[in-house]
Amino acid sequence: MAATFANPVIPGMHPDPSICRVGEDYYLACSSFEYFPGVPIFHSRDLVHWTQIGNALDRPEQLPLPVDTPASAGVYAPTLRHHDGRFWLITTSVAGGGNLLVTTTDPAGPWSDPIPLPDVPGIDPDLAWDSDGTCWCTVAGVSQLRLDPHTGQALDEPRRIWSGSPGGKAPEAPHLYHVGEHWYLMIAEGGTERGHAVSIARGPAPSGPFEPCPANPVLTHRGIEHPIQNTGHADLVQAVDGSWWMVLLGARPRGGTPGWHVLGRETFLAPVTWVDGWPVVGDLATDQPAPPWPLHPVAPLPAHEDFDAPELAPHWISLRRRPAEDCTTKQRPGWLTLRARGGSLDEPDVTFLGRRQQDLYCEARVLLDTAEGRGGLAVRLDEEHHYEIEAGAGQVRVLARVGSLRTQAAAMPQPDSTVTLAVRIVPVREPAGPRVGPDTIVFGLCGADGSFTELAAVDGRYLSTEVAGGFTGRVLGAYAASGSVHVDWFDYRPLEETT
Ligand code: 6LW
Repeated sequence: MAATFANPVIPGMHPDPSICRVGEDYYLACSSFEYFPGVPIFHSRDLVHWTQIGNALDRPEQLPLPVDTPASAGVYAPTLRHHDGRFWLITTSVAGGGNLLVTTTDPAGPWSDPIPLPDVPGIDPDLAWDSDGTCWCTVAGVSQLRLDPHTGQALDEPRRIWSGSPGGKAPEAPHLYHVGEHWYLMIAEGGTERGHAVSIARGPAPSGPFEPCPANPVLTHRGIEHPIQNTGHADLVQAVDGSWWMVLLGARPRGGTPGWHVLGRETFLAPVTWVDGWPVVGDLATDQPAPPWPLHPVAPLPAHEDFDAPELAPHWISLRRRPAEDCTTKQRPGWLTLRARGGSLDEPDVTFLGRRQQDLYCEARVLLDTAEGRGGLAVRLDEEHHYEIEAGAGQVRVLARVGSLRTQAAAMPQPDSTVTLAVRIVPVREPAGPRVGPDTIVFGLCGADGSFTELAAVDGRYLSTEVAGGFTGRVLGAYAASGSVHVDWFDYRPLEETT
């Protein structure tokens, strides 16, 4: 039985993947929007198993996201490249300063302070160097200019080099590659929804002229029955053995029609072969045939976080900023202390610490001490789409916000100032049908004996991208709404579909 691996290779909100290889090591970066720290960086030895080793933008001076940065704004698609012994990462801070470049010799960090790129327009900037050392910067639309990456200075005016397929829309996510005798320009087009696609063109020089591939789009799942949809925004890498692979984003919608995806756009891996000088993308599956080399499994993220370590692990994210005085493990050793700023997740500037939902079905639990405040455990998509179980002032409540509607789904007296709050994301309880949602979100309390007391169950479709819009996925996290709350531990576990 041929070995297979689970696709997505990086589940959860990890869109717009960009990849490079240095020797036998692969590195990958994703966009991060309104979350801080920004631009998660991953490492792999086999393209299949990935470990987050840091974030490229993890200092406030690198990522000054204004507190009113809208959800799904912030940091858009990055490009990660290795050149001249250094790693280069270029990306766009939408609503926060435009295009920027950071570099490092160690991708785990620290990365440099940003080099502003005032003359680089638009989004989805790419970097490529040709043999005479010229650095070509290509952006969505698709335009290109020569750049001095050390100063950020543009060396000429942007010039349109391709507009994608005739009649197509949103030519973006350009990546330039020199393969054999050709320069290849690969783009995404069709928009990041169900019509998403990958197309490619080639030419004699970095600046073209470019002729489109007769088989464009070389990848799309538009209009086909497939568990992976919205496929697009890709990057190519040549593996250690010379074979070629593509990382790309995709979504896994579930439920009736139109189908709702809740984890955001995730990172998938697909094989690529070359025919007549054009790339051909192999079949994409959630159970994907494995590459022909030994795999290097890595430890999954720890299920149980007890905040005993002085620093938070890189996968923990906050909203727009994380002032040390508001989110610290140093005030009460062995506990995370969250000091409230905003009064609820309706507000953009709220003290929140979360992790991406990475499994279709999962459970998260937190042990919270609310003697000095009010806080809870939330499932967040944005300020207008979140559900939470909140404790404090002697009461436990389940709250839901959908658009302009806000409601209290349930409430009960709080048994103790220290309480274990839980959320379970489980299959829908209704029989299958055209109107059934993607999942059910169940909130409750856990007893010291591990018992679970359900307080409320809410339809998961309203915390999906098809309802809320935007570019992000669900994040499960603890927050403070008033005073300070202390979190002893945070537990996250995948659940079987049969739960
Ligand atoms: C990304 C761009 C896009 O920069 O969305 O829809 C942006 N396409 O390629 C954020 O993911």
